[in-house]
Amino acid sequence: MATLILVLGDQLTPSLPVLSQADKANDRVLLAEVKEEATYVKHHKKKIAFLFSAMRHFAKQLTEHGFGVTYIKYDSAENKGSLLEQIKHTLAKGSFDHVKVTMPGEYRLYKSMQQWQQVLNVPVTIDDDPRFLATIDEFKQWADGRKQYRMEFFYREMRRKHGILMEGKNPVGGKWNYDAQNREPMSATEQVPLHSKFAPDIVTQEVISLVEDNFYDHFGDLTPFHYAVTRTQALQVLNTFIDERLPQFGQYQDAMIEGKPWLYHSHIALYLNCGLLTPLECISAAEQAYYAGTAPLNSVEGFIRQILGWREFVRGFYWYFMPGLKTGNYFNHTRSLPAFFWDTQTNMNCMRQCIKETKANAYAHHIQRLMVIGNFCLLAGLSPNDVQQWYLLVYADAYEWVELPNVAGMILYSDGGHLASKPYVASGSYINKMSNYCKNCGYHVSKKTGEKACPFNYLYWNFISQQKEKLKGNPRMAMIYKTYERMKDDNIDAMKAHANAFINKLENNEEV
Ligand code: FAD
Ligand code: DLZ
Ligand code: SF4
Repeated sequence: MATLILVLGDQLTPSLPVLSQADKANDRVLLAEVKEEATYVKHHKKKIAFLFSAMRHFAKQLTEHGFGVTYIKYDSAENKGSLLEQIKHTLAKGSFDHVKVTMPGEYRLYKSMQQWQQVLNVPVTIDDDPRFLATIDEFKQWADGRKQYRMEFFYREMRRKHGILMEGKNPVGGKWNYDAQNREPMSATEQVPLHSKFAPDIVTQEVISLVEDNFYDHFGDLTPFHYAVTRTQALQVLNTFIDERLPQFGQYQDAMIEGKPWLYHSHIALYLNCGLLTPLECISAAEQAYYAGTAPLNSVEGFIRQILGWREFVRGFYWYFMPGLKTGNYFNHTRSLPAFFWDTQTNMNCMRQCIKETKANAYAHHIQRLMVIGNFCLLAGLSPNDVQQWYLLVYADAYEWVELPNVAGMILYSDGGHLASKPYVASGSYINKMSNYCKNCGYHVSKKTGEKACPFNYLYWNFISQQKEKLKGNPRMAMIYKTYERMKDDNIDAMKAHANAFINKLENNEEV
């Protein structure tokens, strides 16, 4: 008798125990491109093309390594449309006495898998996913009994546990965090090294036409397509980043420049999250660059903190707070997403640039996601459910375990402050400081009122005013409320009136 091993689209890692412990002679690996996973939100076309191509290449590689593989293409006559139905169908055709899967990244699928054994009438084993550096239980142990869940303290424990950037018991360089050196704006003429690009091979070309035919009504540009689709290519992306961009990564981590979406970022999240790269190899490559003297500590520590700190933290946070994390709505915001989140038609240049780049690339870097789009979502009172769906579908690296904590905890504060110590809101002056967007904008960033005033300015003070009862007791908001109390009533009233007029336009689908 044999085991049927289901490998999901974001589990493309040969060292997963379900694969490394498989009996190649008898067991069968199943990978399937299914409608249910591709449409439970209408993922960006480029995200689907990337994942289907990576799955097909991975399946081929497994076959070359002697595995028996059943690969179900999206347009195959054998395609049953969902993972469960596909398993049922495969079980009926063979003699399997066991189904094995690895813990999925999303709560909805995990809940469904927990019912599979009953439905299928064969034992179903769900293995832990060992690709993370902290287990779900480890996070739980760290979190239980705490009043606040701050990434920084979790990160220090991870540094100690894994001995990353440590000198004995102390952090290398004497400090745990070098963020103070990582907030420089960038000149628009900065010559940033080119990001990695790969011409679509025959497999990717076939997938691109499949996506064009079957997902034509999904958001986003399908071509040009240049993403890596194999582990070898993904390693090339990582190595090019370490050699060419890591040295400046820290310094320019928060900078934004019109027409330059890639900057000094690593562009590896989509590969990490589907398993083509592992977190530890990315962390080790950066640590080695520091010891070899090819990248400074502020960059290396900053990059490692994103993976060893933030990435691990949000994954533990997700499982600790689900399912409530998805339904929280601390500020009771209910406004629908404006049309420009899909068609990019807005006079706010910062929003237009960030959404246009998202549409073109299924990518935007962290500060664009956080301080431009995310900041707007909170200031404009958009519904957490709408915002969560948008972020989950538009980015090639988005899976709910990583998207939801960032959206609910980091940008919307809809979890009531479990993840962030205060809402990440800012007026237009932050965007002006960190980007050159305001230079080409129909609005004036220096103006708080008046027809051409920057919407981020009056929406910001309107939010501060509206949420006073909920936020004024927060020590990290004390300075802001001091400034607010000193502002003249006339000024506040004028900004509230502008904010209301702007919101009315949003609700009437007028261009803003
Ligand atoms: P770099 O800037 O080069 O950072 C290196 C790596 O660190 C990333 O590849 C990623 O693996 C990790 N990382 C950095 N920040 C975070 C973070 N806050 N949470 C988890 N990992 C992090 N990241 C996703 O992988 N998937 C998502 O769906 C996602 N949604 C986000 C939604 C919002 C509202 C915000 C504010 C952030 C989100 N992020 C998400 C985090 C971050 O923006 C992306 O990981 C990053 O922009 C990916 O680009 P990069 O690979 O060039 O990252
Ligand atoms: C994101 C995605 C898409 C678009 N399509 C598939 C698919 O056809 N088959 C599959 O196995 N996985 C797909 N995925 C990834 C899953 O949605 C992901 O495994 C779950 O959301 C759990 O993280
Ligand atoms: Fe954005 Fe305001 Fe600057 Fe325009 S002026 S780009 S809306 S911050």
